Amino acid sequence: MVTMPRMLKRRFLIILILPLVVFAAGVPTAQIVRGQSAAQESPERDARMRWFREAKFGLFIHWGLYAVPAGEWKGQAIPGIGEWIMNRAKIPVKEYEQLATQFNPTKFNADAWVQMAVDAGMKYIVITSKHHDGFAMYGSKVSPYNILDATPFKRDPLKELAAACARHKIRLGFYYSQAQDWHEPNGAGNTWDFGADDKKDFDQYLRGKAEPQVRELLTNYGPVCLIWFDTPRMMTAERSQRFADLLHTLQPQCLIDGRLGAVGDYRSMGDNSIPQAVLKEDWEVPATLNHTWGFKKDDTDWKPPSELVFKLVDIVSKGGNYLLNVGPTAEGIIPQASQDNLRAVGRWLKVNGEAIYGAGTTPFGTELGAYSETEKDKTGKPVFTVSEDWRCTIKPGKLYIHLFRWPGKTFELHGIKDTVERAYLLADPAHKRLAIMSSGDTVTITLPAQPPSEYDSVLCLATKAAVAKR
Ligand code: H79
Repeated sequence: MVTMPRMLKRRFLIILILPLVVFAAGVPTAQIVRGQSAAQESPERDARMRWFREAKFGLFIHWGLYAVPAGEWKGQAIPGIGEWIMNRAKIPVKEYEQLATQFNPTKFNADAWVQMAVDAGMKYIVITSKHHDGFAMYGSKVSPYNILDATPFKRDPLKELAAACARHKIRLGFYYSQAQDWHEPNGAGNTWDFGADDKKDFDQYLRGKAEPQVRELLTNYGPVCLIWFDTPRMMTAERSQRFADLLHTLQPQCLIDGRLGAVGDYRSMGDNSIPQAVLKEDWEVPATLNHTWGFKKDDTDWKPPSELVFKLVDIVSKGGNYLLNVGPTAEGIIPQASQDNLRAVGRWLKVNGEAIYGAGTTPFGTELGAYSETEKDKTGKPVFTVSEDWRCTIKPGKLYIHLFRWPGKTFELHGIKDTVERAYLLADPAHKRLAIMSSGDTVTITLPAQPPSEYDSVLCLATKAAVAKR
């Protein structure tokens, strides 16, 4: 007789039970971000947001002409983020354009990139279709300033990625810089060639390039999971609504990030900034593995896997998604250190993913840190000190305690209302029961001498209902 493996059975059960429990408990499953999404809070929106809420972990890819200079212009190292080199070095359009003639990423392999995202345990990919430099990384009929028409490469990497994503069953979204376009006289941002933004015919640029290019992206690449707009300079409510209308007409399931302007499906946090507390809305943190988004040959200061796992768990325990970036080279290679560190996260997720994908936020909060009673910052506000010992994520009937610092022989948890029926470590394939002692609302679990996982050992506490006192 063929039996379902235990793990699978449990997953299956959770999938079945989750929607019931969520509805039964009357938990507000969808929260309002802003603009029209507030008005559209509905079962339809819940359905549209479902994959995003389940996914938690995505791959951001910043790839464009800026990978050619890779942080250096005319022998000078240019400080700051790599994809801003045109702006930081005030490179005239006519000179920057020439980079296209040198862009020939023959080592680009869409399947290899997508396989890496899959190995890392990521559930969606967002790639730059056009960054602030204005160069389209796909075959665009709207402007000849694109990879198909202006480079010796003459391939459409977004087409190849879309096909690879479909093969590997992972979602694909596009970053599109809707406001800044340093290549266009009427786009925002290029003051060194074209003067002040407030003298420009911005709507001419929007209607003539940005809107028709977004239309192409939503028409020629199959299902697009989201469009990641950025830096909404001069984006009035009416201008952002025009993009929103395009999306709703062409791909009603496609999400809008939090940086279009007045409209969006979720909140985008600041680059690399993780909130201190749980947020009861949909949100995402875009983040780097080093200090740049676009490839820079001098930036080799990589965050170790331990930090990436901590950040992923920290974010999930507060209700957000982690969109983690790689900056491939001009040859089409994702830097080896990025690959290695992401795959290390993936190996941890293979064992502990149950506590991440589709998991809910911490019912505690005390583990996140606290405001100092004595220390004040420059503005006189108390300093928040982050604690990094443990985090908590939940599923119906389960509390997952993520232990970053092995607490020794026992782990003590306060504020537990419900009886903990079983305790075990996710990394233990036998799920051997650990001894539980309860006293009032304190539960003490006896642990083995050594942590079973690198980075984060997850202690699963099975309760009748995952309810904890706040
Ligand atoms: O796409 C990535 C960045 O290029 C983009 N958002 C992420 C996802 C981004 N656009 N603007 N910013 C981030 C913030 C810009 C900061 C700036 Fe600067 C400070 C621009 C000018 C001064 C940093 C320092 C960039 C140039 C100098």
